[in-house]
Amino acid sequence: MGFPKDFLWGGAVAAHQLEGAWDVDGRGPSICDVLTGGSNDSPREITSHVIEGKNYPNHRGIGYYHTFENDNALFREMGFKCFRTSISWSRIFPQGDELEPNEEGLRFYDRLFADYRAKGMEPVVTLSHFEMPLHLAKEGGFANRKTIECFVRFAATVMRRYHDSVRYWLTFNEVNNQTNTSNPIFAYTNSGLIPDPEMSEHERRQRMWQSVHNEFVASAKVVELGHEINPDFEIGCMLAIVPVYPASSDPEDVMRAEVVMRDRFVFGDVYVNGEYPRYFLKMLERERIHIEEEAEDRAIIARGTVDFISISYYMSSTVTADESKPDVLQSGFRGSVRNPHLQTTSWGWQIDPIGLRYSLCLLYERYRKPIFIVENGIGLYEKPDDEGYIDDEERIEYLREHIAQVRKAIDEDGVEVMGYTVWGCIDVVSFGTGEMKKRYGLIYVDEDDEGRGSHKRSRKKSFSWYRRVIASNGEDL
Ligand code: BGP
Repeated sequence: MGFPKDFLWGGAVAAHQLEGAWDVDGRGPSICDVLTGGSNDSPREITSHVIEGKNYPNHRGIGYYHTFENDNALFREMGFKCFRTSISWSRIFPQGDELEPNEEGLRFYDRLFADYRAKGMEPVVTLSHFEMPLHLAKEGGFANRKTIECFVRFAATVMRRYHDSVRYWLTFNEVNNQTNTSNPIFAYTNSGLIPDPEMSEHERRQRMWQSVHNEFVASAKVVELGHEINPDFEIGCMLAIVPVYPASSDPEDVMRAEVVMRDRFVFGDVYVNGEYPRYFLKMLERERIHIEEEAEDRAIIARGTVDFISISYYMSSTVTADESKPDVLQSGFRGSVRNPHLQTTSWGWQIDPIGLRYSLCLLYERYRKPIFIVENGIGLYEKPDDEGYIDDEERIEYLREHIAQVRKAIDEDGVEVMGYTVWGCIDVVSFGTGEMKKRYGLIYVDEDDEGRGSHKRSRKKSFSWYRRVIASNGEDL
């Protein structure tokens, strides 16, 4: 009973939120270098940032590019069994469409992955965590079929190079977030689609689903190729899981929740089953969305199915079919309303540990594949006390309750869970807000939104708590 012996405890980050060194050693600009820092910005605002190339705070991240050895020593001190990060695509292919990689970029990850190994941490690597080279986005992102080839070349290059140092690979981070209609930022970060304020809703959805198809093909090609490069590779998809509850027992609400969930599930359905589900084909037909495909595409998708599913989990959402009521929270699905049973974080994210167990059950019953929780955590405003210490009991509480639910899913529901990595185990630049003040870390980084500070790292209260959790394999929560 309890967590399996080889359970992968650890932490997770993404290259663009912590590495900094955005223009060092031949790296090219990537889509996240020109984010707006306001996840609710309008398409027009996003577009002008992209076109003008405005800077975003992740240009400096937390300087991990130069400090990783010391930072990794802190992760080892917590007893991490694994560490999830991503490869910055534009370090390897600065423009994205070159034929030859940038050797200096590859050398950085040689050193980084060797350091994880030396410190006893299994690297878990996301190939694309909102990091497409900006040049490719300007050429249409994944709506342009050429991007498939560029992504596959990038993936093949790094999978060959690190074939004996990395075993766990994830294709696209939170690939299903782009269906979130209220927020254009995800179509940009997931697929490199620069918002076009003149586009009609139909054109927007047409372009998004075309890109999604191209990403399915790209991902399947990478899974197949990865297994040829090293049959021991474990290659997974990465889905943002936000379970959607009906606001009441009114069957209209129940059906609305089911329909909203489909937009999220279609990704898992294709990655795992290797085919388009019938409800998806019906939706395309109904909305007159036409996907350009090549003859081989469906066969490629059928062959390149994933070995496991990885997920991020932060919150649940609740929807009503009564369109006069919606009160949209950050999760922003059509018809979202507040759930009166749940508290929210300062950023309006509904805290729901049982929702994690519920999601694990749902996913496992649907897919029968092992699940890796590669993101879970809470963003908080934090300030050290006079001794420079951070008592983050609130974070401990959040993590404790979520991990307890994971344990129940394993013990009582029989779900196969491979591992758990706390999101932003060291404070990093927030993806959604571009700020340092939305902190997730178990390690504090003395840096403000403008990058000022000593950059010193210090252990928060949650640091020693998580060390105990890992040392006891989840018994001592
Ligand atoms: C996920 C992303 C991460 C991360 C996290 C927290 O969507 O995969 O990159 O940042 O959410 O989000 P935020 O930083 O906006 O609070």
